[in-house]
Amino acid sequence: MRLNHNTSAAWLRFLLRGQPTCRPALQVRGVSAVQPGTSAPDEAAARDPHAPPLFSRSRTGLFFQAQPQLKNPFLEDPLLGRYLRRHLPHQAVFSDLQAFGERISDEVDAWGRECEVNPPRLVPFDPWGRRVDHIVTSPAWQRMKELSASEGLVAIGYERSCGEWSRVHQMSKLFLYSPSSGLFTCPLAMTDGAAKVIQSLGVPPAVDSAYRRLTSRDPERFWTSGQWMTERRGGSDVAAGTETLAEPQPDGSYRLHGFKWFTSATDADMTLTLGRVVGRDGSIPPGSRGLSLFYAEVRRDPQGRLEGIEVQRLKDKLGTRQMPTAELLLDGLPAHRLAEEGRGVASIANMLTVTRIHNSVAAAAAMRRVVQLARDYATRRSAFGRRLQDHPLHLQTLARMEVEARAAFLLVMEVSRLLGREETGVASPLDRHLLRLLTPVLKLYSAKQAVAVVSEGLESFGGQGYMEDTGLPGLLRDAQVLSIWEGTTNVLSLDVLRCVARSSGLVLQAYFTQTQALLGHASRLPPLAPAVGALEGALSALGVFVEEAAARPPSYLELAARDLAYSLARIYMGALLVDHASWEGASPSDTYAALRWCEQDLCPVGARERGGHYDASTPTCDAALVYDKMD
Ligand code: UCC
Repeated sequence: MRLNHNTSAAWLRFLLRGQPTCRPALQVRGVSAVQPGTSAPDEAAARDPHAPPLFSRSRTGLFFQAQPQLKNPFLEDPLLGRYLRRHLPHQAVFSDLQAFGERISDEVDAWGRECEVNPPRLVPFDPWGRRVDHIVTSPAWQRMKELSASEGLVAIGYERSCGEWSRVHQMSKLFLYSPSSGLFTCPLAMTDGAAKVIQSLGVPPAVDSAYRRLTSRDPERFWTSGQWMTERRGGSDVAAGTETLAEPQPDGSYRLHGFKWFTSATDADMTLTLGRVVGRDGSIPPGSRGLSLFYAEVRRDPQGRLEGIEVQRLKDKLGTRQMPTAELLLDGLPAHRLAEEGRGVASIANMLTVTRIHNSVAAAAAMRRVVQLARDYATRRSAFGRRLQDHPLHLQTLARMEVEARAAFLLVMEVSRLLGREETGVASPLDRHLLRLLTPVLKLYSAKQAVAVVSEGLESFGGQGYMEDTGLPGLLRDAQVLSIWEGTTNVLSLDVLRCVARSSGLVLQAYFTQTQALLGHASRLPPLAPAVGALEGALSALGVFVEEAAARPPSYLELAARDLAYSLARIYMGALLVDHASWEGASPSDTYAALRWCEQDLCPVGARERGGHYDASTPTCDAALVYDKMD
């Protein structure tokens, strides 16, 4: 680009504005200037002018950057407060969240850090050579278990003292807890999922006691559950990947033989897992319909000894290091079949719904936490003569992160609301269709947002965001798993297609009806008009895509699946932001967030289609691009 005279002059004026002339003069003897707004130690002001040179005395100089402070995460989240005031205005819920938020900032966050620096380890043998396979976890990890029970982090969803809003209460609490939990939210997700599966099967007598433990508030009784689905062939294509065999026993129980490749939070008390029941003639049922659901207790006594399990090794992971993930050889693990033979995938799908919602809570919470810390830091850190919060460009970056965090939060709460309605028997068919469709949409989109926002958030701390002992890099490492476990982005995009097909399009009908309903009230409010207009335009582009898609071949839909899922997410999140902003208790920032969100491409599936990204020739061109060869 060539600059004309006026443009160059404007650039020059801009560049000169922030130059060192604005800064205070350098202080004595090579100590860099104390920036306004930063906390200079008092001793700097009281310094004796005849004292020896500063660096030779203190070696490190006198300036120390004030660190970001974690305050009560509930009180620091006005959107959460407003959301609850609108939908769940119970004083008991506010008091519970406020007190829990206090606990998180005062003590729990430090335990979470301890879990990270003191990760689990495997002790395979005792001193005399006996195989013991002890997974040793930190005291902080054990405290997290007690806390989870006493705070009712699973129980709230089953006690249902807030009726259909109980899941919103529970997920709000987990939302506050997640980034400080040392990843204990992972076993809680699986525990909640297992309780949900057992409940949906009518709490069979064999697991009645386990169910009570999973949903208990008593730390002495509380159990966590695993969810062992992934074998060496992989965890996405469960039907093709599951080799575990279940041998029927004379008493009606089973013994499991197989190899589980990733078992998260392996210190759990029980697990749900899949296997193939061996027939009397030794036959092994193939495919998805050959899989059955099993319940197994992991430890056979209070000493934590294993029966029929060998821990091969703990996984060496990019993140989630706080939590033991293991490879397990199942060598005759005693188990009970929970559901009808061959209904394994369908039965465990309830667990997947719950764990995918938990995954999304973790994603939204990671974004919220990094924004809270970054905005606090922006009040403490100065550069180029001003605090970071006074740099418009920095503030703009934080505002963009904030918009993402808000959109994810509202969709998490929406799906939690729908789950609560389904569980309390008040869900309409529309609610049920929405729950089925929005669960994978929420999970896949919020996970991607979390990685991007947390990465951006780290940048706002400069080099400190990259330093392990600040605790900040762990946020990014832990966010990275969110798009992988519980179904990758593409697997979940295909799940969206699958539920559209299985419902003969009813889930999409519900989507259009509900999105239009959310926009209904807002369309009469002038400040929201640009956002409503953009959403209506996107919705109509989506409608055109859906109509035309019916006549397209499956290969076309498969290529469009990810863009379709992103479109569904962006439009619905936009509608939730607009709806929230149209409530009489909303703040101007709610309107601003809705407007900002709707400035993006809300319907990528419409635009990409015009660009021919899903044609029959696309895979060939994609392959030529990806496998480009040296001439
Ligand atoms: O990653 C893992 C680590 C655990 C850590 C937990 C952390 C939790 C979060 C923490 C927060 C901090 S465990 C493994 C992850 N693997 C997956 O998530 C699996 C991904 N793959 C899929 O989701 C696939 O779509 C499969 C496995 C479900 C596809 O299998 P099939 O056999 O091809 O499935 P079908 O034939 O489509 O469906 C079989 C039945 C059908 O019911 P019926 O037979 O009644 O028609 C489906 O409707 O299952 C039903 N079904 C579902 N129902 C399938 N998917 C769903 C669903 N999502 N919701 C409801």
